[in-house]
Amino acid sequence: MCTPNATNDLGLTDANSSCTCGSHGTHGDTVEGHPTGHSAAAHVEHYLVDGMTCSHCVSSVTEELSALPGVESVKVKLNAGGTSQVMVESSTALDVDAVRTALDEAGYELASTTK
Ligand SMILES: [Cu+2]
Repeated sequence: MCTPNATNDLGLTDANSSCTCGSHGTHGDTVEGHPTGHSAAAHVEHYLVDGMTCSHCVSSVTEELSALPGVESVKVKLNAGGTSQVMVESSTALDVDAVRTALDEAGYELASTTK
């Protein structure tokens, strides 16, 4: 004559296991102290690059140049089939040879630097 409250238990367990938002909450605390990350770039260089023809070229160049040490941002003004302008902001002065090599690896040619 006892009431089966096992059904009640099952219901509670079920509701508990379907709640997955607990794991989502821990996602927020990945705050790493970035040292001087957002400071204004100390150096801005402009380069002229030959051989870029489309936005894919732009992203290749951007990727290669961004990989150089000290580079904070890369902006490309695409001139398809002609000479494109590339602006690089960096925390340290860039070695032109390193830039030339990076562009070469991406498949493009450093036409000249402008200052
Ligand atoms: Cu392209």
